[in-house]
Amino acid sequence: MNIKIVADSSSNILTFDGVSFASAPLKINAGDKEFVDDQNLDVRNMVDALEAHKGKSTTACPSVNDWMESFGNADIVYGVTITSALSGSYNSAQVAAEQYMQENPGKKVFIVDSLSTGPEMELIIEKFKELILKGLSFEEVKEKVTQYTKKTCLLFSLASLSNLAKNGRVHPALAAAVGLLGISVIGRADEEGKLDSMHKTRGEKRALSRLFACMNEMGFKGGKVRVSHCFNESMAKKLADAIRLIHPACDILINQTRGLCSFYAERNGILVGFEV
Ligand code: X90
Repeated sequence: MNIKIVADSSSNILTFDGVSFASAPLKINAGDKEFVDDQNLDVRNMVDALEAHKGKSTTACPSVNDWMESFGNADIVYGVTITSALSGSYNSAQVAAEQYMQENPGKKVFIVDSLSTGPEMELIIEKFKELILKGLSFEEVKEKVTQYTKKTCLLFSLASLSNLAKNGRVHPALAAAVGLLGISVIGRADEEGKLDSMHKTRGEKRALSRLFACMNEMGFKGGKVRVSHCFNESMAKKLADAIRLIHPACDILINQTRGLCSFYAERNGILVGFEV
């Protein structure tokens, strides 16, 4: 029985050890340039090019075909997507799943809507792996992962909401107040999978203490933490240090955002996925 995990590229995960894995790429378009969010993308070069680009830029979710390709020929596929409240990725993955099961009787696909993105998806991918390696059945994995998504959260600190606003994902009035005079916005993925702005702060120090305070208010007790940053490793490390002061054994991993999250989180943005 060959089992595979798939995720769209907003998870920031390209390869995953110990289990068969594939990423379905989103795309970023700016003028005549198209950036495919796969292993060949030079993220630094993309972020520089986007900042220099003055015209419109947009994103596109993986097509049904992209999802089909990610499934390969697996007997069982477990997938996770970016929030369906802000992207068509989940819908497109569901259509692919139906088609795949119709064309391959006996094969099974389960796709979960993360109602989030980035490092919260990373936690879900890790949970799939853990349950697969435990030898749980398809039905058990479905059930347990659905439960697990209720116990994971996403917080972010963003220094600009410009690309989110330009693409109609947040209100322009909110975006206008962020980025000026070092103002960052701290927010979360809410229960409906929408972006919820919670606080505006000035300076990295205050942003960090707000982030940690929000984690605690949301029920963080020292569970797993995954941090993704857009060229801001130092802030990610400071957050990890602050968490470890209270929870010395906390399992924390830090990575760099890939294309999609870099586009929307923008330079210096950080995303924090954690268990509650
Ligand atoms: O289908 C597409 O074109 C993709 C659209 C994605 C839009 C939102 C991406 C957000 C990326 C920014 C901060 C985290 C927000 C979390 C809200 C649920 C990361």
